[in-house]
Amino acid sequence: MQQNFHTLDEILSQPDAWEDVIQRVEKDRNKLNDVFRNEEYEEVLFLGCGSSYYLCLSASRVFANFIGRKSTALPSSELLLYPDIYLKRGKSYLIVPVSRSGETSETVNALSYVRESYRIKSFAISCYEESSLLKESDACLILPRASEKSVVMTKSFTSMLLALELAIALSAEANDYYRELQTLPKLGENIIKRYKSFLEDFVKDLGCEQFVYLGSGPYYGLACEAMLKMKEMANLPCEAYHTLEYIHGPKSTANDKTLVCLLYSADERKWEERFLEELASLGTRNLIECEVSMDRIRKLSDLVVEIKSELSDFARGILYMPPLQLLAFYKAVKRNLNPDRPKNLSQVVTY
Ligand code: F1P
Repeated sequence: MQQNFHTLDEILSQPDAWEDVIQRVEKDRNKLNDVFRNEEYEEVLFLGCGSSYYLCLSASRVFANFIGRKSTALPSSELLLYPDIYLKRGKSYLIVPVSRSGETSETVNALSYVRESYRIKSFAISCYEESSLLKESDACLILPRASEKSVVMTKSFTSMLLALELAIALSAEANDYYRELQTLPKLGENIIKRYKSFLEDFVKDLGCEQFVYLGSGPYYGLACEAMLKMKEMANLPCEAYHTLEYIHGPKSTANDKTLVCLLYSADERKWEERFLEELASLGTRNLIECEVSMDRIRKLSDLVVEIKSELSDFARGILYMPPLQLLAFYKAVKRNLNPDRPKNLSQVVTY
């Protein structure tokens, strides 16, 4: 069995990629300063497909929190197929298409169409300068160091999300938040060092065959992305929900072969113990990611990933991704699958 995988190298090299993002944003600081601050836009629409859509879900919550104006995250196909639902003639919009390749057909065609028919400006984020998307965009940020050889997005996901969070912090003049984000590379190195072998061992004894990922606010998009990693690499049934939505029906399929992964924010702490007791009654296995844990939570969990960042909820989110990417990677290898060549998938979806 092949032992060195592009996907693992890309997961482990995320802190370096994040450092590159921070340098690039610093260099483009003046251009980025005004991207979201411009009062002429009444609404900002974040667009993407697959992982890039999930990234938009998280980024749009960060935007709403710090900029305070209406922001929506959409799968690109929604805007392509139903522009009149989301855009009103006469209103002005900033469209933020996110695409690792810059070639995904729905994203490129959606932007091209709405540019002709509505009052919009666009600010694109991609890993490739020479791409169709950037030819359609008014402004852009390119992150070549975030591109991957792998099909599945890992480093590109967290790097493009970090770039948007930094741009939002600049536009909102949220200086403390901006400084918090600049500490992520060192914190990311520490988390990967603390949990890499832990997760490899955890998966060895993990008999689970279905996975649930739960998160709220800016963490819901991260939960969706962690779900997609397990689905793409390990080919197993996976679901993602807003945390408390899980108890409104979806929990009906829970059993002792279910691993529930909770991406906890500090805001959810008041719900934590009651929710975990509910999970215990369902018999699921539980993996908790949180800033720091307490004994009563540990005893209700199979694995607790303590981030120990001392960062705010909105700054800490990206740090939750490497452990969950590693969980999916090691589960795929345990199932004798090749994470670098996921079944049925290609690196770019065009038609
Ligand atoms: C994103 C995407 C991923 C998918 C796979 C293929 O495309 O569709 O969502 O998981 O990695 O690429 P892009 O628009 O970001 O290039």
